[in-house]
Amino acid sequence: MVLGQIADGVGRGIGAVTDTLTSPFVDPTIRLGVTGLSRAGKTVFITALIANLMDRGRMPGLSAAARGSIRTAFLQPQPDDTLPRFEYESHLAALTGPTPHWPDSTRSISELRLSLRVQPQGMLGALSGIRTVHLDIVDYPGEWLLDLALLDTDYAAWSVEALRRAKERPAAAEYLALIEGTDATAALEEPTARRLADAYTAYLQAARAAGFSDCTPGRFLLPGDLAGSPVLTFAPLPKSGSPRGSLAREMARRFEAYKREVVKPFFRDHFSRIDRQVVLVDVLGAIHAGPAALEDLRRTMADILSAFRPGRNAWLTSLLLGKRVEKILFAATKADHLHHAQHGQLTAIAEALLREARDKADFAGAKTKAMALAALRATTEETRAHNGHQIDVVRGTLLDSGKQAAFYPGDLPDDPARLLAPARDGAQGWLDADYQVMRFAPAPVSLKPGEGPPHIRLDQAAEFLIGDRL
Ligand SMILES: Nc1nc2c(ncn2[C@@H]2O[C@H](COP(=O)(O)OP(=O)(O)OP(=O)(O)O)[C@@H](O)[C@H]2O)c(=O)[nH]1
Ligand SMILES: [Mg+2]
Repeated sequence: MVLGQIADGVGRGIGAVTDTLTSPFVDPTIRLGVTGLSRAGKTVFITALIANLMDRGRMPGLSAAARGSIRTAFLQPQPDDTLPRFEYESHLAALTGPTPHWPDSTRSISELRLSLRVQPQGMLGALSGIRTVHLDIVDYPGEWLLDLALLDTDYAAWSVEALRRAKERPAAAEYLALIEGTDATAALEEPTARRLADAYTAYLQAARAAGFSDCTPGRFLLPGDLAGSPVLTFAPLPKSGSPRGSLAREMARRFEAYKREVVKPFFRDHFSRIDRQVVLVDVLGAIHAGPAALEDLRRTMADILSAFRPGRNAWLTSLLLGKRVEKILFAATKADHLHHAQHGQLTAIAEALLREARDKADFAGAKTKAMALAALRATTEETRAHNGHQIDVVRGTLLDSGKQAAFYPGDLPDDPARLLAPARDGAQGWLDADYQVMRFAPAPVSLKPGEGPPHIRLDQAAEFLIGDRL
């Protein structure tokens, strides 16, 4: 029986090589995308997730960890040779070293492979023995997802929209003044193009720092090795005639080049391969920045999530060939700024933001969930007497002064509409309350063997994202 022999041979072969080789035949791989706008908490999330998957003492909410079926977890060389490696060791050393500090901002895409040795459950599991599941984690800026919308537009339409947004933001004054004095129909001069692109980038950076979310094109904030290249040397101009060789005509050409050479390759090479996705969002930061920032976040998150909607873009749909992301977790980060008594309210706001995106069109059966978490818990909780009543506060070390402080960020409403509605209506400030954010330094930790760094609900996030595959 030739067939039987081959089958047997394959079976033995697998038994012999699983320990050393990565075979797609036996080792399932989960490709987990982690995204969010800049400073949303991506690097801290990935670092803490890996550390807590390697040492699972604080992961009771991950059922495979709780029942002991994850035997070991170890880092391996990643499968993609051309992607930068996520610098896990240095980020972890920053967070948990003798003088804990937050890791530096990361400006590009990176990847890491964590392999888990898992004992499957049930009869079948006992028979099949321990298997390896590879978790390929890909960290990429959420700003890059926003660029998907550019594929549906041309330079003229994009300019109108970008300038409309700019006019609503104080940080754009200088750029708007610059284009006032620029003749878009004049012959292209590279220094002019450069000046415009630099001024536009400076505005985007200032807008981001002021709490605005939609600061596209994505590569302007995060240029990586494209900095200074012609694909990034364009900026929006008011509508005008654009004769051959003019500034406006060349800007339009570069805009198309940006779509072709920058946006499409990202979606083709990286986005299209993702199985599970987590979108991190600094909801508290936006609330603190005020109604305009929250409204901007709401719109931006709807745009970011729309990238996961099948049919959203014809080119992307044909690229995906029916493949879709199976699970999307939408997580409000830095929940350790709040006492747990207020976590429900934070989750409700995240849910409201997700629901709105989902209502427009569902994600074709992809499972979605919203939650509030802290990848690295930097505070402890306390209840204090204040003006005759008790308030729930968090305590931590302030990043700026290094002093200990107890902190109450303000009352989050039970009904998210109490924040989202005035934000949508263009309110100038919050009526009922003032929301504060303090920046805490990571707390020094002394970890017991088998324990990862402290977190809030990272185990539940992992259970949702990968629990079914372990
Ligand atoms: N208290 C607290 N702060 C956090 C947590 N996660 C992130 N932060 C804060 O948010 C900042 C940004 O976190 P990162 O993980 O670097 O965010 P990122 O999304 O990777 O940012 P970029 O690389 O700049 O895009 C950190 O420097 C911390 O100040 C958390 O779990 N708790
Ligand atoms: Mg980062």
